Amino acid sequence: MKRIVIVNGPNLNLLGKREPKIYGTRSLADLVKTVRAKARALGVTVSVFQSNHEGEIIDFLHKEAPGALGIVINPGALSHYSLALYDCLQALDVPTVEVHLSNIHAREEFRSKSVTARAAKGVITGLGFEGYGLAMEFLNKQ
Ligand code: CA2
Repeated sequence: MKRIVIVNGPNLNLLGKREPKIYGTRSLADLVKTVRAKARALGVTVSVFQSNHEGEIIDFLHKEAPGALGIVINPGALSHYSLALYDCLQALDVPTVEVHLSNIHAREEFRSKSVTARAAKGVITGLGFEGYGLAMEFLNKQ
């Protein structure tokens, strides 16, 4: 069956617990439910993962991404500096959409640069949970 890999990076486990004005009031568990509902609607399966550790995310991608339809990844702050994650996404050669809940271009200047986005087919930023669903729809059409 067609499978999409969904990864959330550091601190996204805090969703709904802190900074509701930026990230909303829904939790990571709510996000996972939304993503699973979208997967059912699209007729795909999902491998979902969150970690606060760069190496764990890279190990997960090495294991789960080969053979997948695509990757939806919100690398969190790793987006802004992780060349290791960029190298990983580039080496895997699996279509990737980078997603950010907030609009990274409307916040602090350091957030507007993403080093990992270079390895992605596209970036969805600022559309909240909806960005994940849109990314899944796009990957399902590839
Ligand atoms: O907007 C996004 O999705 C971000 O990837 C979130 C990252 C941030 O470093 C990026 O610049 C943009 C931070 C995730 C922190 O998540 C929290 C969620 C709730 C409460 C506190 C932090």
